[in-house]
Amino acid sequence: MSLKRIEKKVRSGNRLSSEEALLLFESDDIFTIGRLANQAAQLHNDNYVYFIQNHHINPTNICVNRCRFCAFSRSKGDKGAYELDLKKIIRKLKKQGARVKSQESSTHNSTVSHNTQLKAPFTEVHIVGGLHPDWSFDVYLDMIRQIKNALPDLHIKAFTAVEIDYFSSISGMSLMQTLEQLQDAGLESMPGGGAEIFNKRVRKKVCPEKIDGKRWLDVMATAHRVGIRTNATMLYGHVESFEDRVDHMLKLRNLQDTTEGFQAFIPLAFHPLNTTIEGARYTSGIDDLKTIAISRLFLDNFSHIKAYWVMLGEKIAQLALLFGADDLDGTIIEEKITRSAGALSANALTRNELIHLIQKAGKVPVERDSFYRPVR
Ligand code: V47
Ligand code: SF4
Repeated sequence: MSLKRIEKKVRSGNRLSSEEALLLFESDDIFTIGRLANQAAQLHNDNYVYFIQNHHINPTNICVNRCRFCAFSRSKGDKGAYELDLKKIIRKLKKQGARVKSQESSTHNSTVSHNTQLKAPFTEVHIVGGLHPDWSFDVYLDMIRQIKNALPDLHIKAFTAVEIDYFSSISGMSLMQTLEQLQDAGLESMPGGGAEIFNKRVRKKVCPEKIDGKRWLDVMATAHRVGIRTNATMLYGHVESFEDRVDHMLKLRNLQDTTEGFQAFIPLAFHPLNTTIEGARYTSGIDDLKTIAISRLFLDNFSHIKAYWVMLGEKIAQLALLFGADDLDGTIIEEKITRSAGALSANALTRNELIHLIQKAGKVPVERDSFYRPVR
């Protein structure tokens, strides 16, 4: 089978098979793969590249799972273990420029408050953290409720499928009930973390305590059923094979055919520092670009492919915009998970820096909200 045949298939809008995706992973023809993926991205999103002004919060790093690739987590009592105070989280979010409804509505004849004029406001908070052995479901529920009460205009994207499964097990409620309660409290969408690689053998090596791939997919299917849109990720560049990556993406494509609840796919480049993965190293730029491009070509039912600059680094993330990605994520103030594992990227990017990266790639920047609606 040749790339020419795959090229023809892509041009005629036909879906790639797993064998074809594997052939792309095994090919060295990065330019052809990139060109095809760029064309596919243009069919989905024209020349637009999205970004959002957002803030990450990791309420605790104490986690019962202790995945081997996770340099962020600690066990209770370990040096460096932490628990954030909810009042402080809210104060920080307000101080750093989250939109505050009462302030906005108090400024007549103006759509922006004094606060938001001083600092460009972020519109989304992304909350994920450890599975804390002592926190009840009410602690997590209250966290969402209180943040929503204090900042009603802030979109709350929170908790991976792994956390949702944990809440369901500690509360004794079904996945559906757990998700509905979180939704009532103010949770509006979910990030795509915890998927890693679905293959059982790989999971056993890198995250033996984590829920299996089938459960991850069940949680997401349930979230989609209750009307919570989610993302999906794939952690690559550790012990998995190309076959494992293709199998992972196939399972996501199949679920998306049924629910249409995924918004974006995000390949996460493995970071090796302070992890206990044997022979661990950083991913190569070529592998990063190929993985982005192949995901764009294979996941024809996903509207968006995100180049997560925190893990790719700003420069590879910018190149990824020519290899099929149409989303750079956002300003991402305070990311801790990648930092703990040796991130080489900046701590945060400003709105202007994101716009600059996108424009210099010859694309059109669009500032978006959490559902990919343009905000300005
Ligand atoms: O689930 C943990 C990964 C994920 C490492 O949905 C690591 O918009 C690389 O899911 N090297 C959390 N990755 C982050 C995540 C995410 C990030 C940005 C946007 C969205 C979204 C989701 O980070 C974990 C795990 O897969 N991770 N350790 C590491 N050493
Ligand atoms: Fe815990 Fe998530 Fe880190 Fe695994 S990746 S140890 S579940 S925080």
